[in-house]
Amino acid sequence: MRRGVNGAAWVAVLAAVGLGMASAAFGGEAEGPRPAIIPQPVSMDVRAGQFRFTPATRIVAEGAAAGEAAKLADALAPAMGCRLQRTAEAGPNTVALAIDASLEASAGGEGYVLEVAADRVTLKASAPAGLFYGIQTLRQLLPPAVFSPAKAADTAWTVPCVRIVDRPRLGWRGLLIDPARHFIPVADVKRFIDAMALHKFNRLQIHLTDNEGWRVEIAAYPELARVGSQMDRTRRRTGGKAPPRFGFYTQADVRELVRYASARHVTLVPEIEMPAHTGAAIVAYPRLSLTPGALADLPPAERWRKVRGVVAPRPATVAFLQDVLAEVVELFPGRYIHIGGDEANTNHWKTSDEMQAQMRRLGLADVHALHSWFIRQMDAFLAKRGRRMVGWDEILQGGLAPGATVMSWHGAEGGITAARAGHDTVMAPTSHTYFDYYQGPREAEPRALGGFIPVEKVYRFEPVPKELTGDQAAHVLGGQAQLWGEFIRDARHREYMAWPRAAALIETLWSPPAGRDEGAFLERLARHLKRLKAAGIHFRPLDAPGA
Ligand code: TNX
Repeated sequence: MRRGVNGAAWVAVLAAVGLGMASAAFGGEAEGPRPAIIPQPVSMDVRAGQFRFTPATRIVAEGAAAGEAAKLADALAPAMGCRLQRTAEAGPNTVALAIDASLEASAGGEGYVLEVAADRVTLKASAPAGLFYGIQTLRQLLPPAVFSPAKAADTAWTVPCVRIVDRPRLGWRGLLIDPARHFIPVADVKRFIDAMALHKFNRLQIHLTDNEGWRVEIAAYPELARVGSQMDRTRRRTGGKAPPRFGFYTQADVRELVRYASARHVTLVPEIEMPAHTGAAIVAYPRLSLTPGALADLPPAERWRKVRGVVAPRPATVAFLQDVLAEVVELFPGRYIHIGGDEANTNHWKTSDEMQAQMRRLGLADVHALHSWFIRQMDAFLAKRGRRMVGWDEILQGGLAPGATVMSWHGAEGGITAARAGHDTVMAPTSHTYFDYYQGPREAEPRALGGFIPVEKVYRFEPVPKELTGDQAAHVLGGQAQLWGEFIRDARHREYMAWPRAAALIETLWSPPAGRDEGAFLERLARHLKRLKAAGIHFRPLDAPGA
């Protein structure tokens, strides 16, 4: 780590921003410094002059562009104190949004071309997602006060004249939240999605089940949520200090979250953990356990102390969990369903006569093969329903299921192995993307799981391992950071752990790697944080103690 050097660099960056450094130092051609867009667009040509939004500015949009135009009006309304109206014809003082199918080849579905001239703004994309991302860039071109949820007085709503051509480097730009450990109310999930969307993240993995809680209503097995959401395990882990966060998402809650996320071009990726991290399910349904008898006699509140957190992978358990997945598939329309697959203590299977007999019956050589047998049935079940199964990299042990996408968390190795075998992968290594780890000196930070991943380190994350050939690299769908919830108690704390590190991550996933420049990024980030401040999003300040 070059912490000493970074510390010194920081003082210079912060001083420069504080003094409103002259435009020339930032290479800006027009008035003011070059716009600080995060993630950095593919190309940005800044010209002289500016466009000014006024209450008389009109938005032009037809057909599929109209939905995105309404989101632009919604985004500007609180701070401007007025909602811009639509008009039929592009002319002076208009912002015109249009779907242009011919951009598909150059911009893909998420890219856009944004042109700001002194008298009008034109935004084009081949699909609504591209328009949405162009709008996010346009918001960042405005003064930071535009992110304020309340009317910002005395602000000139100007945008520098620019031409921006942009598209993401990678398609899976994810974050993980963990309501299993500390339940996250629906309103807080929405808040988190808003912050993601303004940074152009597009996947939110929700870790819905674990030893500490089951957080989604399953109609076929009502005890999962009823009993499994009321456990007190996380509290024990935090030494009894944190209040318990009980709760679960009803199916109506899930539908609302899916709708909310999809309006912001975020796909929810539900994670239903199996065969391990299943303590809450076993407490609710002891028949999933290797030793059901010992549990069933206890009252549910006593059971979790005896639960080993791994199910018995017998055919009845497979059927049970497939019933669960059948409902999950109905609730979550996204293509990817995550089945966990990590950290199974298979010793419990080794010492079980029942499992040894089952392995002989199925001709499985060892417990890894048993794990793989179990996971393959989930893969086949999801594939039949047109979905793709995702699992943590332990699903490689004992042989990969044919349709599996591997989420590589023990470093890059799992992803490299998967890509070489022709499987898709998402890079989520503990080295750079575990945002439950410390981001500053321990004594100055809220208690975290361990580790040390400061924002500069996140910015050095390279999601596409250089070991891969071009064809293999095409299997790297993207990357994802994890906000595991053992110690994250509420929305404010979650935001503190997420930002600004996720701002660094998104740039590694969206922007061309050739343009990566840590010093320039940190300078842009200091200015970007004014937007988060205006939006009321909590973050770790760049000048926090020990930075
Ligand atoms: C490992 S990453 C886990 C999680 C923990 C996390 C804490 C993974 C697949 N499993 O259950 O929350 O470490 O950093």
